[in-house]
Amino acid sequence: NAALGRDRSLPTREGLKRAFLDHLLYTQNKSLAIASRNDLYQALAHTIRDCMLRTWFDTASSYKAKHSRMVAYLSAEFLMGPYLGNNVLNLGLMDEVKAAIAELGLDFDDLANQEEEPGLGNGGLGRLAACFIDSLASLEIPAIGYGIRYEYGIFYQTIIDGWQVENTDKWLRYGNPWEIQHAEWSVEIKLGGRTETYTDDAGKFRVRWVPEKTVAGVPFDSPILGYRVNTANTLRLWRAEATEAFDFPTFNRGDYLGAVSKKVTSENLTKVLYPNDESDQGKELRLEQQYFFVSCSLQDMLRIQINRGQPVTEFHLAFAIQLNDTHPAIGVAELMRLLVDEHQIVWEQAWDVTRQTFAYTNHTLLPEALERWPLKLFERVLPRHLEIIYEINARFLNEVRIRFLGDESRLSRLSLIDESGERYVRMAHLACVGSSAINGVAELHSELLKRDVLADFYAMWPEKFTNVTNGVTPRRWIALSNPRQTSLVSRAIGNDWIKDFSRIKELEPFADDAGFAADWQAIKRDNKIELAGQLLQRTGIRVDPDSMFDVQVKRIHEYKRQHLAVLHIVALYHRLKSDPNLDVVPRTFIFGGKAAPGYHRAKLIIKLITSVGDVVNNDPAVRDRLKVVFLPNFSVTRGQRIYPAADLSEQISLAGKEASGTGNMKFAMNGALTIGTMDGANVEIREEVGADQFFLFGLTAEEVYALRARGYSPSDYYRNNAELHAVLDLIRSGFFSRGDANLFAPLIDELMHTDPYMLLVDYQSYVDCQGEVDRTYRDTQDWTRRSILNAARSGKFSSDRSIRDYAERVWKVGPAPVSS
Ligand code: 26V
Repeated sequence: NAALGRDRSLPTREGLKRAFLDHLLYTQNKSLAIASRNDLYQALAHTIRDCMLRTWFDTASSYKAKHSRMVAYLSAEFLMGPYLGNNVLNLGLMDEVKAAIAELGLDFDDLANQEEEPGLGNGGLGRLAACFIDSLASLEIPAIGYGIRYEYGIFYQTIIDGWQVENTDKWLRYGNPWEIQHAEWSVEIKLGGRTETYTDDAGKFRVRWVPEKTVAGVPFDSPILGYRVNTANTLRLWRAEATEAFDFPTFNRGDYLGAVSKKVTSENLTKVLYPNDESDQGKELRLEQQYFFVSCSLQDMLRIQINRGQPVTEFHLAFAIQLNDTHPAIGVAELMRLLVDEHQIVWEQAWDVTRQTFAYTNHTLLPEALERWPLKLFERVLPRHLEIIYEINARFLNEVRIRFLGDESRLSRLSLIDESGERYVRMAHLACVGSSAINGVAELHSELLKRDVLADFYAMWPEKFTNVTNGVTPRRWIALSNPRQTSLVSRAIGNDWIKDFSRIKELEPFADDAGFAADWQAIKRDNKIELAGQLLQRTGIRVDPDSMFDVQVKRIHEYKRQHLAVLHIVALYHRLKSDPNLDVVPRTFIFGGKAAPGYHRAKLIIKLITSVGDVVNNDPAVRDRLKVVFLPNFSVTRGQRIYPAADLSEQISLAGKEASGTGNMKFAMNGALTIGTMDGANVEIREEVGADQFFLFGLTAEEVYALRARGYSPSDYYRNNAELHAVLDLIRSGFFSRGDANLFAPLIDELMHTDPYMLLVDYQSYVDCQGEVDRTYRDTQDWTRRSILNAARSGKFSSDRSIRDYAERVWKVGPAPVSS
């Protein structure tokens, strides 16, 4: 033990080396001489995990002893990114660990790159959950993240012949050193079947659920260590397994194999993450996944409450549950079922407890993304919950009747059941009725929710509504991913900004410091050189680190308008072809992002990007002044390389469509200037960093509504704008598709006939604005100054600020530091 330092929790450099070699032998059973890179990674991961276990254990004990009110963050997705680097950073051991590994003749980054990231999320919503869980721990707020341990996360994307091809994500292939399975806290989950009434011992009339099948939920825990604090919260992800008596009737008939095959079916529940980030209506397995993890989590919380010797009627004092979108909204009905059916609490009291427990965050304004379940399907999977929802609805609609007497249309608009055609259960309505707080994720988004999507609920309960603007963790998104900028900033203003990101504003005076600016610029260049290496390795395309890196990385979706950026590229190309000596700033356009596998239009946008790239990148007339690169498999890991290397951040969604965006914040913190619309959090970014640091274009949300109301005719724009006309014709002609005039026809025809995301309206404004970007970039010193100011004014966009907002306004919880 002496060799390990005080113990494995606080190792010295020698202790780290010793623990590493021990794990190599005792965990991987290898020697340095024969170990694979994966063996070395596993040994290092176990060494670092050991450093966290004491804190993790102490945190749990402290919460238990103090009966701290806990935040339970319920999310179907946690897009955590690789753990190793982040854990070393938060332990404050980066320099020591790097040195220890180097003394063994190994390279830390090389080993860290072996980690397969747990891609248990689609995009913004899942990554937000991961940033929030980091901030909760760093702010020492008692919290637990509950979700699903998908065996296959978001698919692995490759590009073949310019098209997206999906491959399975076998992230658990080599085991996961960051989790501990707790079979002893397994719970049982019912599904399907019917309900029946009975009279209990006290002669009371009750309902019970007779399920068709049951599955077991087994928790897998990972420690979530705060940055440089003695708090390690828990991320608890549930895996579905067959119950002990998996299928007795079949088994007893002697059909052992038949019974075991049923076991396989139960385990399908948590097999795969649904890869659609906006809508996936009516998939039975998806509803089962949602119910499964929510019921597991609520039963777990009730177990903890009872274990602490506290009454279930005080559940809301012990837990504040945040619903990350409507995916866990079934929790409202499930908590009612648990309290009323299983703990025999009277309805009115159970309802008070439930409403005081839940709060709901909405993440989208797109109508197609609002979850609703066909009533028939819902009844088949959750018969008891449907009865409970009817009861909640009946009581709620009575409340509406008293408030708005005679207003029949309001009743049908507010009802938890959509009865306008085929009947549906409306999950957002269940979430609103069952919650004490409702929030959007950026100022504009929260305003539009009140005015539009949730207007009737706002009329009922204005006091429930609030805004909490999203944020991202400066630990992963600066300190870990951009070490060069991190040390430069810390040399200038000390390192408190990593904990208290509002202090990044102390950087502002350095915008006019020539020496600092030169260093800032050199760092950006080094980051670009590194990314250029990755781009070459992964795509074979060579790019110039001295060109402007113009980046758009996010899920591919029509509303995000990646194809608007393509129209601009084609316009530039067209200009260069007509005037080969035209003076343009050399630019590298970098795209990355996944398309939902069934979203053909999005997949065609990827094909368009790669096709335009093939032509532009290889046309000698362009003389390398334009390059277009599609980096495959955009992920947290890839993002960590990309944001630090960007000069320009593309945030060009149609105003009123992007709820917030969080990539926009990561770019800004890393010094990229934004070109964007007045959408989502862009509005607040522009307000904070100043109009000089934000290239604004396009309609406002108001203007979008007004134009739509007037009647929008895209063909007018096509006819009246010669360059736009030429650009669309060129793509439509087959010029970028080896003469195949059919390939991009669906995309171009849509733009010319309906253009639901108004690309043609915003086209000229966007291209003009890009001209302004071009002119600004020519003055390197001025650009660098703006880049520094931009980063210095991004303090609002730390997820620590978001979490403080939730803690004060929604959860009413404070820090509960764990003594060491
Ligand atoms: C919907 C569905 C439908 C079924 C299949 C799986 C699935 C997964 C996610 C979603 C909801 C998508 C909503 C979403 O991701 N919203 C994004 O949330 C970010 C964090 O608040 C925000 O920054 C983005 O603007 C918003 O699009």
